[in-house]
Amino acid sequence: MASEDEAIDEACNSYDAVIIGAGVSGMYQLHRLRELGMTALVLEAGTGVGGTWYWNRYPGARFDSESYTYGYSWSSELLAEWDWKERFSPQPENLRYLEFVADKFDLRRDMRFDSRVTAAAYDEEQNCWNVETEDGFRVRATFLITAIGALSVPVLPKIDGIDDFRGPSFHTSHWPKEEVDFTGRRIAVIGTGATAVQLIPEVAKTAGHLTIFQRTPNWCAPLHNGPIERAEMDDIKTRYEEIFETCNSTFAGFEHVPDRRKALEVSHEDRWALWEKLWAEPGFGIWMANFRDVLVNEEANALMSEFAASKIRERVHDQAIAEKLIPTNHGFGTRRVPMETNYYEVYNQDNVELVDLRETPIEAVTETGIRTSDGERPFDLIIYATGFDAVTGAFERIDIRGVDGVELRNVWADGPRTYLGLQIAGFPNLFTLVGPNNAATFCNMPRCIEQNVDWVTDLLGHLRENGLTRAEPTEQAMDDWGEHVVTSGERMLFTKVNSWFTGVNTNIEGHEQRRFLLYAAGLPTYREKADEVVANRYHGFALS
Ligand code: NA7
Repeated sequence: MASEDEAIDEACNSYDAVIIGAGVSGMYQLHRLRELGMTALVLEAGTGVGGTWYWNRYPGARFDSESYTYGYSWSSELLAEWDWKERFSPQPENLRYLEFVADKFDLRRDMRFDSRVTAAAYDEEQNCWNVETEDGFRVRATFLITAIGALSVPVLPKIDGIDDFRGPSFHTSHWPKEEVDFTGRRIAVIGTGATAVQLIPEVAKTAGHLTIFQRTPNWCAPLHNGPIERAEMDDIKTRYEEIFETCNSTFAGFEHVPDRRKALEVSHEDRWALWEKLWAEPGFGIWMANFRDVLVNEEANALMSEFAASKIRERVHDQAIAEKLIPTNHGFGTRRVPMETNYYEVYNQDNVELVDLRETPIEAVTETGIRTSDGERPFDLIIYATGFDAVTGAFERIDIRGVDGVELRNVWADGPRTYLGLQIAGFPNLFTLVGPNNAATFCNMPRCIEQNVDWVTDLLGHLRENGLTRAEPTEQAMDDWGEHVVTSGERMLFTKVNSWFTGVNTNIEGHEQRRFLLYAAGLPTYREKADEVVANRYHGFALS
């Protein structure tokens, strides 16, 4: 019988790469490695593929990206076969799409589900990564690729008594697979971010009573979802090349192209005309296709915020409630803009109450409800739409050790340091798709994911062609990248505001201060920099 160590050695030889995560990035990475002729195993915590679209099953969950800009672009067959039915496709359909892709490319064959990775350690002598899952499964591979997502670690609020509640309660990202019936029930939703803003109108339809606990209002914008009819889908299929080309040319990978004018250079009438037009159009145009100074100039931003506030006042009947829903501590678009469908109208319903936690903070969750400073409210169900330990959270939950057992958690204690958001000095052969300081953190995800995966695959192909087996960036390359990340990001107003964009999470100790988690120079600049590295013979990397 083989000893445990021998078994591990055998396993080591059987995989060139281990990929953590079977979401949009892990699935594509597996496909690309197979094309290279490499062997790979995907370890996935869930019981199926889909990542974000596997976990986030709450009612109302859907793309805020135009569906046809979100799908994979790399298979013309897939593009021809799949029909998107809604402009902003809902979660069940998105999961079906990813399952369809998994079937079509036979991806599950190299996936192990129910496998939450807990540790990964680099063995210098063998040039191998030892990877371990929660259930004790161990595997070794030359390359370790994390495809663990930027928003995959749900966080519950730090509230006294949170475990005392006797009724059902859950985080939106741990929504039960069975349908949850709201009919006639007293329901609490804590949080008013992009998730809550999708969820709340759905709950409000049938809840007996819905109470929304808001700590910080956000600037929401209308989604304007609708069906994609046959003729339009057929037309989209003829234009895919052009659509993806446009997406790849814009800052965040959407088809919304910014207006070349500045808000401060045009007349009041022209400003409002563009804003009215964008407000009435589907999707992120109001955020991404706005005047080019709105997200970088405080004066321009204040005017845009005034416009958005006027829209809230028009839609909410009770003006005292409208004022509570208008953000006062940050300008339009400086936090993630939640896209809404009848969100503001919910506050006109008799069965809905808004609790402003700035006036009456939560004191505790009790056995039967929630107590704020003005009293206790009973509930049958509490829903936490309280967000995620963004970008670095999923890394911190794996014990990742590089050369000499150095812990990634310690290396990133004062904020992440990477090269291209894809590699880290001291952690050879570890590739971090959608990692911190990578364009994919602020992007129409698949557009940046495909760039990440293609780039990593090209590097692995380059190593193979040249008989090399080890890639690691230099400290200098990381320092230079860090400086580029900060200097290019500073001009953006969102870097001056607390949100998950800036790594602030009051529910997590040590995450009270802003950190540079994102890459805010945009996809085209990122792509150019990443391509330059290749053109300069992988400048900044030690390949051996
Ligand atoms: P977000 O955008 O991080 O929103 C979380 C919400 O939960 C936000 O309104 C928070 O208020 C609120 N929150 C968090 N902790 C508390 C406590 N302790 N008490 C009261 N309220 C709290 O997460 P989402 O899931 O909505 O969206 C995440 C991303 O997923 C989104 O950007 C999309 O890209 C998809 P705060 O603003 O911190 O005062």
